[in-house]
Amino acid sequence: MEARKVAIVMGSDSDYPVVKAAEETLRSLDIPFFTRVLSAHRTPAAVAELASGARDSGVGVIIAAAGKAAHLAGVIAAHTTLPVIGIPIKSSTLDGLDALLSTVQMPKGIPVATVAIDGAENAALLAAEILSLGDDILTGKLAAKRRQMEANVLEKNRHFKDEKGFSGND
Ligand code: RP5
Repeated sequence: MEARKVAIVMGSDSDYPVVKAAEETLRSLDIPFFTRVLSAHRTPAAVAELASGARDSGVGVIIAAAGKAAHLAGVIAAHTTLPVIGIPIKSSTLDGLDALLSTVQMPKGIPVATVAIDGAENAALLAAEILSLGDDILTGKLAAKRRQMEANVLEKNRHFKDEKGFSGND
């Protein structure tokens, strides 16, 4: 069976500077994806069509990014039983708190897994972790990414010690 892909939906093309980090992360893991600009309030019929047909078109996880009164992820989740990950986008007002609360505070029955404000990379990693169930190759790639991250931090720790000596007073 062909690998399941990730559908990324953003409420506006103005969300793309944040959302592209999700694309980069999926690309780095060789996960197939497509990205669409569709709005829950400006194009409600198109959002419903995409979400309700997603499972049959080979999608495994949907990432939905939106700002302000961010109901996109919740509306998508209403039309599918696929896992939906919401990215609250920081906009010019309220620093993204509006989008965070709109995305995370889903009433019971229709879940949305919400990442941090502008947390596009984590949205992609979470999607990858979901898709890695039953996929040993992807599981291995995720484990390698963790090891790389660990090595990077330990390297920074070594530099910090070499260049500055450890901070502290003992
Ligand atoms: C939301 O409103 C979008 O997701 C975007 O974050 C915000 C502003 O959209 P534009 O006015 O830039 O199209 O629907």
